[in-house]
Amino acid sequence: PKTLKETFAAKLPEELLKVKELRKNHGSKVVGEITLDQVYGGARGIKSLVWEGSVLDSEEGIRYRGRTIPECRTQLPKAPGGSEPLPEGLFWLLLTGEIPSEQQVRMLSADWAARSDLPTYVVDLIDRCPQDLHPMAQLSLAVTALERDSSFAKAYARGMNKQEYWEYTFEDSMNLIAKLPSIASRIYHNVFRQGKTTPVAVEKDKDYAFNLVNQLGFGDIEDFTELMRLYVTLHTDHEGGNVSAHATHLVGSALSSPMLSLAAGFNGLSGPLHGLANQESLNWLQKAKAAVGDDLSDQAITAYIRSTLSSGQVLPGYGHSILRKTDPRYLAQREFALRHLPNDPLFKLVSQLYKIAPAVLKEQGKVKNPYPNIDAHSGVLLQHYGLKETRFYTVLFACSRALGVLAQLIIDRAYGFPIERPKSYSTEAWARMVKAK
Ligand code: FCX
Repeated sequence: PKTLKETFAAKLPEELLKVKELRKNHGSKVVGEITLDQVYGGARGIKSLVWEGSVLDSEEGIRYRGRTIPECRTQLPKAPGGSEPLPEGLFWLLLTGEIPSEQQVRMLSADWAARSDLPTYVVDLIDRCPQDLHPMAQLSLAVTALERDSSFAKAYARGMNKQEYWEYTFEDSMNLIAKLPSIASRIYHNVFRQGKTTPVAVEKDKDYAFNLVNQLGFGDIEDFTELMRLYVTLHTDHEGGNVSAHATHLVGSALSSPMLSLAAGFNGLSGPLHGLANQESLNWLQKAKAAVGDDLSDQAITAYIRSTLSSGQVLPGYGHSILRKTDPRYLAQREFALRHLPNDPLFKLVSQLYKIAPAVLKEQGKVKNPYPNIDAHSGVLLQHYGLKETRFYTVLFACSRALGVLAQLIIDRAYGFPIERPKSYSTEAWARMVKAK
């Protein structure tokens, strides 16, 4: 069977032709209008990006290459004996638009495992980080440092042909993804096991999520590996305008290497309004539990949510810039919890919150989406299997998000996208412009 790179390369001419024809026939058509409020409002709703892997609908949520999350869960290949999709299959789908065969997915798992070794200088760098440096900052440092081995940067310095950009981006991206579980678990052992333990070696015949869980030290919990396959699959991609995706794409457009581009995306993922919301959400749940104890009554939960909101804080894990319904990524995790941990006390709190929080958020009259997103649920699953350290949670998000943003980065370079450069004005200049209208 064809490898991933061969599959992508074989489809590329046809994809490039589609874009060329589309632009030739429709390039001057108007696709939207922009109001001044959108300009000052975080560019919300401004249509200005191309993102092939996924499109987000405000009502039904994400579709990966046209497929819903339930469809992906059934259609993507599984591990032997497993029932959740392998993230390898989703990476293949995001990049090529095709569902790979089981054999192709096994080839990709083996390829990543073969590329997983960390250079000594990266291990040393991680080991030298102070334990109170946030794990996301450590991850970003390690990924940035891999720049030293970027084949893209080296080829560019030698003077590569533009046609070759995507191939080096592909190689760097594969190396990056392959090394993330080893980097993440090194950070985990250093920070949360005080460096007294080190990650076990990658098992070369096993899949990405298995190795991630195994290297963290939870390999003997079978359900945890299944959870991680689902977890990584759900966190990979959420179209192009979210901070981590957009940052990776933007920095990549300057032809910074995949290493530097991914580190930029990770730095964006580290913000509490974005990826760090999974850490914040679990911390919030624990504070709520401490405050209400065993009283999960509607009244007690409502009062606790109100106290958070009235102190000027957001309810982490709720709301979204685009979604207007419950995130199907939340629902997939809820379904997993109902199947594997229905009696977990923290899951009961999460469920009660799901029932109560939307109405309480609506009372404020300003939240556009009062429903939960992915981050409201992921932490409780990790807690259940013993991964209790909330400061680590966004690192797991990052090990997943890398797959989506790097698939698009390869496409960006294959399509020959130019450097990104939107136009800005000062308030004075905007004022002149709108007053003249
Ligand atoms: N709790 C309290 N207030 C909220 C809220 C929440 N969960 N969500 C939105 N609001 C508030 C906003 O802060 C804003 O208030 P302001 O006018 O006083 O500034 C108002 O409601 C309107 O915001 P809205 O248009 O609904 O939302 P935005 O597109 O501006 O922001 C995020 C979207 C996701 C940033 C926002 O809902 C939020 O802060 N949620 C909590 C953090 C979170 O869960 N982030 C993760 C999102 C995502 F899934 C991911 O990236 O991982």
